[in-house]
Amino acid sequence: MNDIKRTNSEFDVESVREKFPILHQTVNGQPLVYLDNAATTQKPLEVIDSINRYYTQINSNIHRGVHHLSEKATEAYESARINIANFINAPSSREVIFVRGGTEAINLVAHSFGRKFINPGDEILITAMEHHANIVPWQLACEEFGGMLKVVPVDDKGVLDYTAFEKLLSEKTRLVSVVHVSNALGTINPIKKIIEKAHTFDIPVLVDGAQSVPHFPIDITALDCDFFVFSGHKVFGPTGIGILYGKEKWLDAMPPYQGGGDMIQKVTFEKTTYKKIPEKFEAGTPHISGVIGLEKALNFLGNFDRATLMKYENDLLSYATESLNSIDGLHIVGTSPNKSGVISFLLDSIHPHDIGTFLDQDGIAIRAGHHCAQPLMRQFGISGTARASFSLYNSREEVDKLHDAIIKTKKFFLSN
Ligand code: 7TS
Repeated sequence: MNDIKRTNSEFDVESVREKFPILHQTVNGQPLVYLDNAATTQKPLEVIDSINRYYTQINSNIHRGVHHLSEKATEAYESARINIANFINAPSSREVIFVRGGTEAINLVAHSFGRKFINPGDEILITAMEHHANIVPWQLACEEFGGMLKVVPVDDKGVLDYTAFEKLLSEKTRLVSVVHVSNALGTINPIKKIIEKAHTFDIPVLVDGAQSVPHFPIDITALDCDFFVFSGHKVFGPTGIGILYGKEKWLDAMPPYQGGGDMIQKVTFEKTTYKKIPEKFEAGTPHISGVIGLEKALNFLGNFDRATLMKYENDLLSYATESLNSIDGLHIVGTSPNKSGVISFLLDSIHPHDIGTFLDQDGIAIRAGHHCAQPLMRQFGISGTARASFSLYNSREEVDKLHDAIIKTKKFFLSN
């Protein structure tokens, strides 16, 4: 059990905030209100300490040394793989590949799966609410291997058109790649239903979990997805590390993505043979401290009572939605009944970047822009939004500050 104070189902946000050193500072003379969590989350001290400990005590290269430190580092790296596999309830830790982040994970699958399985005329099915990381790699793969991208539409609320999804599935569909939670709208997609449906046609499904892992428990075995990707830095871990989960049957069949040290069995100038998974997909020296930091971050998250945490975050999102909706001229983009973590909004005719810059004067960090989802923005007829995104350390008090600062922004811009 962790030492986070709880009273029955109550969640003590103040004791959680204590664990995040960065939150206790002022920005432009005001206490920092960090509401850019969909871009990256802050790190609890225990994660920072674990990285510090790695470098001060066991830093060494893995899998190759015969000496004490190398053995220690290898053990830490491989036991992190097991713990991370357990965290997402993956059937086997061999199916967990360490990559740089969600983007690299999708590029790996698009390239490697594509090389083996995408043939001219094949289709890759994505949705209209994908992050560019789940669009561009598939475009590159389609260009290279002769496939075509098909897109499941999204309605005005930001809800996926499930009927259209069913209709778009065909014998040409080679893979479905879908975001679990939209970073631009907060929509939670019915991925279990999507996976089940695609599997009735034997079509594999990749789930982009970059925005879901930070907010709710993931059970890979129950989901039965073929690939699942996420980034460490969005889930309280370091940057530069992420996870690709892939079913053994696919990873075994896919060619390596990159070649180099550690992924080979035998190299001659004529022919090289490769190790089995996971090493086959981990060429070169990996981000060892990142893996250790990510393990600690997931351990931090896993130590919460997840039901309590989800309730807290849902209540906070409802509170923030109600608070922002009460502002005259504020329009929330993305109003799916099933949402997590994100409020994207427009404020009268004020440019989102002006909103972001003005809020920063009050120490409030939000993101403004297209959120790497340009096609989605185009559908809504806008170039971008202002986006507040929440994490477990955000409070109602911070939402109130956001509300008041938006009113101030509106007064400033509309009276000037
Ligand atoms: N997929 C989704 C749904 C994302 O939100 C992001 C990053 C990525 C993939 C890519 O993750 P990366 O860690 O490899 O960069 N989203 C955002 C965002 O919303 N603001 O900044 C980055």
